[in-house]
Amino acid sequence: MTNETILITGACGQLGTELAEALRKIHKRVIATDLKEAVPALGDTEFRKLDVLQPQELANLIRSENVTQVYHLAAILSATGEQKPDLAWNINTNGLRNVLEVCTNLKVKRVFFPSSIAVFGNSTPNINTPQYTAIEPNTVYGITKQAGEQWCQWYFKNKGLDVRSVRYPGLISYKTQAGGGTTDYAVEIFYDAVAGNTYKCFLKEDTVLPMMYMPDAVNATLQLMEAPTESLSVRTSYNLAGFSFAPKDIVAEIQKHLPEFKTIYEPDFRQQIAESWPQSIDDTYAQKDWNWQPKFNLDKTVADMLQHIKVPHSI
Ligand code: NAD
Ligand code: AKB
Repeated sequence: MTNETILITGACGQLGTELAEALRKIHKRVIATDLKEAVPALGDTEFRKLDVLQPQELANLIRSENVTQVYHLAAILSATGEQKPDLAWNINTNGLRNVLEVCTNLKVKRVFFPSSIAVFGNSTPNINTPQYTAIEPNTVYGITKQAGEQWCQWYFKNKGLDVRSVRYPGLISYKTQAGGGTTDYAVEIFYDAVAGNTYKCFLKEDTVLPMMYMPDAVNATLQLMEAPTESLSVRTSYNLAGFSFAPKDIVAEIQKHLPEFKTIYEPDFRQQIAESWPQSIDDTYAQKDWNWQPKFNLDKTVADMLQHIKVPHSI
């Protein structure tokens, strides 16, 4: 147990509910915050309502609770961002600026900012996308994450703020439903499969995307945040890879457990977003700098997801 006090923004979401649980195992105190009320998946984690667009409230909380590290997860994801571009820009960009500014002024020791494969666009090589390459995002969400990465590097270089970041692939998990993203199909599909329903997939069957199972995403985050400062060479955001697959691949894998399961394909506006993203990621820098190595592939992920969704877990 460390003596750190951790504050998580956007903690009610798919990632925050899982990170809160993991962080509580290693740090003395974890304060989950969100714009909305606490969700059951946070269990008995200490919770405060907090809008990241209110920097004074953020500052008051950090000061009064002696917060030493901030995990800034609050954001609008890619699909919602295309429908609400102003909201996405405001929350994602101004919310991050507020966090970086307040953390600098109050001398918070370390900050985590999640970026995304969404920073990449059509001009990026889409197989084994390198760390350093063309970055011309197609979505408002991607633009906000690209700007966010650059702000992180700017605060590190100019203000000495130790802010660290990864570009997550699509995250797969069972504790909290995914919402508002383009990779959400890879979570939704399990619920229909287990319920015996036909799944209506919003991407074409052969659309390959990089994905990661939540335990790997949590481990990567903790590993990066624990890594010695001098070992980190990337201060925008680290590429991070799990495994890649298309909807038809996950359907085939689920059918090994549930042979009757059926999917129909009705691509919508998210198809274009997915096609602008990489199919696979080269994460050599993460491997070299902080020994990153994922544990889960597609078959292990599907087996674990089905086991947890079939037998509802207690919180
Ligand atoms: P999510 O949508 O599940 O959760 C986001 C949370 O932010 C929600 O609980 C929402 O209420 C909260 N929020 C929104 N506006 C807020 C505000 N003004 N103040 C405080 N809270 C606010 O998202 P997630 O999947 O948990 O993603 C967390 C972070 O990880 C995001 O920054 C996202 O861009 C990034 N990320 C996620 C994925 C993924 O596949 N889930 C992949 C890449 C990057
Ligand atoms: C989304 O689809 O918007 C997210 C992401 C990959 O950033 N899951």
